Amino acid sequence: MESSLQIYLDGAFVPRDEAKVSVFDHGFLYGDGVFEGIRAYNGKVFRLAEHVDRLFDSAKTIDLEIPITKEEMTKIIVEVCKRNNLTNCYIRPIVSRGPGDLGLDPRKCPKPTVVVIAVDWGAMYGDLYERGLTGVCVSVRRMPAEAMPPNVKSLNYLNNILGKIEANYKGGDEAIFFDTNGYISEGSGDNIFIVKNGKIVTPPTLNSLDGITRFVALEIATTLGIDVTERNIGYFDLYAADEVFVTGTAAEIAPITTIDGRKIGTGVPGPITRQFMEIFQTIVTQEGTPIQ
Ligand code: PXG
Repeated sequence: MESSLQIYLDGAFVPRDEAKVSVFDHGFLYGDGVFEGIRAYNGKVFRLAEHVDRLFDSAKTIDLEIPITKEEMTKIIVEVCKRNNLTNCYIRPIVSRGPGDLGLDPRKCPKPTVVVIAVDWGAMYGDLYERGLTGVCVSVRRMPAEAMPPNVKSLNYLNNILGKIEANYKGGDEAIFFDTNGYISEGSGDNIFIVKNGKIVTPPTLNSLDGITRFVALEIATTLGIDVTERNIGYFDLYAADEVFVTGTAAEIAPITTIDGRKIGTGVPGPITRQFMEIFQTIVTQEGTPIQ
């Protein structure tokens, strides 16, 4: 990574080596904060307004007042890309509770920390988009909404990371989480879709993140006239699916061709998944908020 990379930190643009936050920051001490993961393609930031809205909604839910407006945040995100001459990149706005004392009471943190990082980034899974990912159903459950709503993109990703660790040990590319009711929830950093007999089924988003890429996939389905049902799904739907794919800003749209050792469909990326991947690439390179 370039040492000249400029990071936005609390009102200033600083070189990466100077972009440091306090060890008393509650983002570090308790995972108390929120973030977003955004991509820019072809010099345009994809679905920027949606990501900024979600960042502010996440913050509102944890009673964290972001010290800048949505308009300012939007401008900063674009500016970080611009200053670093980025055209295809991954952008990470982070707002933490800020420095306090060693107690967890957020009232001790008067000033939230605001950071925006952007780095050059291409496809996350390399040649796996052609071959398909190996999925593993993990034993760790997705955090229930009653405990911590998965819709909040919080700085505490340990639940997701525990699933990822399990998938890593079991030789998988991505973890598939069930919720505490026994229904399929999502991946560690992506939403999940199944295709059966030309129709699409995806879980509702009470116990998973309401993904922005998921929404794009739903738009693609509408454009293609493909029937989509949002309903609870279990092992049966997954193993008996013709195709399975995941959606996320980092993962984009990626086929899952093996789950727990079983082939999904014929074991290669299916026609509907391929069509969605292709249309997605067209959409992301065409629309977006211009950086320059
Ligand atoms: N579910 C979860 C739990 C996520 O964290 C998504 C779904 C997809 O949402 P979007 O809006 O991006 O379509 C996410 C977001 C990574 C990584 O490195 C991924 C996310 C966040 C942080 C890191 O894979 N994904």
